[in-house]
Amino acid sequence: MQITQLAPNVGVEIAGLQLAEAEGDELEALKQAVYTHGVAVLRDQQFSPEDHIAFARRWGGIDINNYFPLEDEHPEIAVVRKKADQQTNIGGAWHTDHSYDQVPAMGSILVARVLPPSGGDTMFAHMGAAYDALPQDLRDEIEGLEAFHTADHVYAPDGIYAQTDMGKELRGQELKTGAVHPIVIRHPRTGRKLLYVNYAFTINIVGQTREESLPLLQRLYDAALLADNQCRVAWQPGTVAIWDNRTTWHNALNDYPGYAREMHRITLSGEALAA
Ligand SMILES: O=C(O)CCC(=O)C(=O)O
Ligand SMILES: [Fe+2]
Repeated sequence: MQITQLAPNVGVEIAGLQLAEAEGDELEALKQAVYTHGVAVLRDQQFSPEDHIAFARRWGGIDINNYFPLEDEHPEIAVVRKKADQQTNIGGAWHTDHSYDQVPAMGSILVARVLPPSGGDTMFAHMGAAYDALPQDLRDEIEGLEAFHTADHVYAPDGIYAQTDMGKELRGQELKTGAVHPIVIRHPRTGRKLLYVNYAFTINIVGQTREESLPLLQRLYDAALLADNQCRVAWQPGTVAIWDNRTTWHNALNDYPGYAREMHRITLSGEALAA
């Protein structure tokens, strides 16, 4: 297996590996690459829904997403779909998945099933590189702070998606979520310090109101999105991407009006996070 970096601080492309057969030392090396670089892209995969599920089980546990539609015959698979006549996509703003859970998902395995003729790339940003690039005074300011995360404002009956043409596709509108995590976590496997707040799901710093929290959160978000810390994944038939939700943020670009795009996602279980 050959590993090539996609950008200086985030992302790798891995050649010479079929995920459907990956196990043992190869699977271990793949995991380390995902934990370290944040996202691994594999091309030309022969990867049926059954392969997808079996591979995710070999990796570790599967978390079922509470909101996205599930694949009819394989409820382990969430369907990330934008129909040709829809305006809104899923995940079209910088975020990390499931940070609103007390034990957030480790990451995701996303498989391209239907692609537009062009566009529909996914951006990733590395939160270890983002933390490293923070000025010292900002690092000092967030030392020891925690933040509250929820998904309720996104998925509730009067939430962000409900006001769009994606609203009817989603499940779980009645669920209530909420979790407190350190603003800076250590990656459970690599030990690297990571910035763990995000636009979509972080509401406030613990002990401060949303209004009081926003200036500092906004400074962190701006600092996190340095161009050097981002990479862009262009999908092709047979492309699979595996990302780490602790190490990265992602953003699904919505630049293919009039075309359908459909991805299959399995969410991998994570572990408790600590400073
Ligand atoms: O469709 C994509 O590229 C990613 C969508 C997303 O945010 C997700 O599947 O978590
Ligand atoms: Fe996402």
